[in-house]
Amino acid sequence: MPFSLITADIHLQPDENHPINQAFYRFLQEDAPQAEALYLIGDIFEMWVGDDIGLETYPKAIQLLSDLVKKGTRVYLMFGNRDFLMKSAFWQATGIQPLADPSLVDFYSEQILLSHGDSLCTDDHEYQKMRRWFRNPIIQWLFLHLPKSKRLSIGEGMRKKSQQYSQNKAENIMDVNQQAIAAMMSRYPTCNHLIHGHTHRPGEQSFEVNGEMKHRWTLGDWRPQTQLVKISEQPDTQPLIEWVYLD
Ligand SMILES: [Mn+2]
Repeated sequence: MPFSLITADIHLQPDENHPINQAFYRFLQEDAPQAEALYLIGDIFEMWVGDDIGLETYPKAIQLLSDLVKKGTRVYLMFGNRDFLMKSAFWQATGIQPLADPSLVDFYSEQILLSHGDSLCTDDHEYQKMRRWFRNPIIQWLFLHLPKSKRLSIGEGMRKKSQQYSQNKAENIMDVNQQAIAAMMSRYPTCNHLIHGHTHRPGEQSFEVNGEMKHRWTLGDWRPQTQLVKISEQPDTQPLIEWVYLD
């Protein structure tokens, strides 16, 4: 039966030999080609500070993603909070299609909402303020016109800061906010499933929105388990949604 795969938060490293990179390359060559579609829903790359740098830093991933598209799997990419500066050179080099956050996607007649998840962490006011700043097109334009070395050092500084910041912050502040989830889900009444990443807290949760049961799937970060959601078409019934783990 045809199926689609969804994953997030791989955080590919600049070191091609990193075990996570190796696992992702294997996945792209062995498992992904069997899927009709692959949805990468944010933070696939540890850092993306311009296509010129990104295409040089992750050549193997770019090559394998492009090969996958050429073999016939549709690949979609949603921005994360680490990799949201992809521009036309990236889409051209890979053949990947951009996916808005959130996106309501029809999987074999089941409407499923995909989101990276950081916009749902509304208790973290400091982060949301920063997010608005970096999503501003003028700020992005200015940043992308800085020399390579400057962009790399700013990106590296932000990466370090974000690591320290998440170590010092209370756990619950950095998680998704249940009201933000309910508000998002209530905008899509035909949708019963939300799939997101970002928090690196894999799991499932059922909850009620306006009297209807909804289900939330949180993807992990491939550390240690390489975890994906698989949605398979079923004859005469709704698709099967399940976790899959790679060896
Ligand atoms: Mn994230």
